[in-house]
Amino acid sequence: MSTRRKFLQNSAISSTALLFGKELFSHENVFESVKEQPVVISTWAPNIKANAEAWKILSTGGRALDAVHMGVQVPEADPEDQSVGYGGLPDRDGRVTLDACIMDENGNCGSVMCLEHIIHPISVARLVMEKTPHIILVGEGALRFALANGFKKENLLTPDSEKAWKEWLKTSKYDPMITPGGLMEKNKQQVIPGQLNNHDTIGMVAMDAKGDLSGACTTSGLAYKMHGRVGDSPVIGAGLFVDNEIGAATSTGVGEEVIRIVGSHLVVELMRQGHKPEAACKAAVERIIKKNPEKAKTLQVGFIALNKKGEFGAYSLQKEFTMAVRNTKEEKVYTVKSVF
Ligand code: SD4
Repeated sequence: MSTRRKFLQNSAISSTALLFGKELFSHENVFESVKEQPVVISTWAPNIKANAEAWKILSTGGRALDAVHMGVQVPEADPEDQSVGYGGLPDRDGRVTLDACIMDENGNCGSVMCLEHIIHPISVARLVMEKTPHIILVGEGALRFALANGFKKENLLTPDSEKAWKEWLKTSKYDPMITPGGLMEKNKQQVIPGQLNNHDTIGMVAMDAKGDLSGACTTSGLAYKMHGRVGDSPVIGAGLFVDNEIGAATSTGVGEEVIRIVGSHLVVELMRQGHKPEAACKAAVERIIKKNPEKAKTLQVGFIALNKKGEFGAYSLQKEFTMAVRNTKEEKVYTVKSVF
């Protein structure tokens, strides 16, 4: 299996020197690899751990679909991650409601929205894809389907997340300003009541050794949202899109803005038109700004993308967005360039 590196000047990805006490990378670069090489990329630095799980499958010749499925289960099960799965910050009624979707190399996809009590919504989404004639199940119906298929009903509200919600209730201020860098890169003290600093949603896309692409996205959505609110993450085309001929993309940030431009589909279509992944992500971010320049200054949205050659890229509205990458050459976190 051969690989080659291509260092591109003026890349929109800049380096972050140290993560978890480990030197992760030192160059400004875009890694370009031949398509046979497995690669996995994820939104947000802490998801380097999710990539490692996905890598166990990719590095042993497994399917990208299985890799992203297993990879995103890592933050779903992590109570420290207050944006995904168990330990996710609840809605304004104190209910942890989860959104997830998955898409494979054949265009098959599955999604669950506003699912409660199930620690791995991504697994339910995969089952919707594989065992039903449908693509989306929501709320009570999704829960019933999960329970009928052997999933266990659990309390996902951890004491920390309950405490944060109770603090928030004192003001109940819902202001869609979110911190640009994501909760997991700060510490938990950064949960500021009234501020929606909850956005470490994992979007993961991967290419396996055969050159097939798949993706998964899972989140507890924006903290203290209205009960029933669904963001971009489980919406195929918005939070995730895979086209095995072209590439795959996924998003994070304020989902409403991503849905308005059907963001991940847009990124893939821009790659189809010849844009490199990074340029495609940048153009999608610029589309958000064009629609509402003033509002865009107050929001965070980030896209990551992978093309069929194994090239990857990302772009965000605000600074501090990060992307975790794993392939045979590197296990790194990139700080993504931004418009603002
Ligand atoms: C949502 N896009 O529910 C998700 C939130 C997110 O990082 O990505 N947070 O709108």
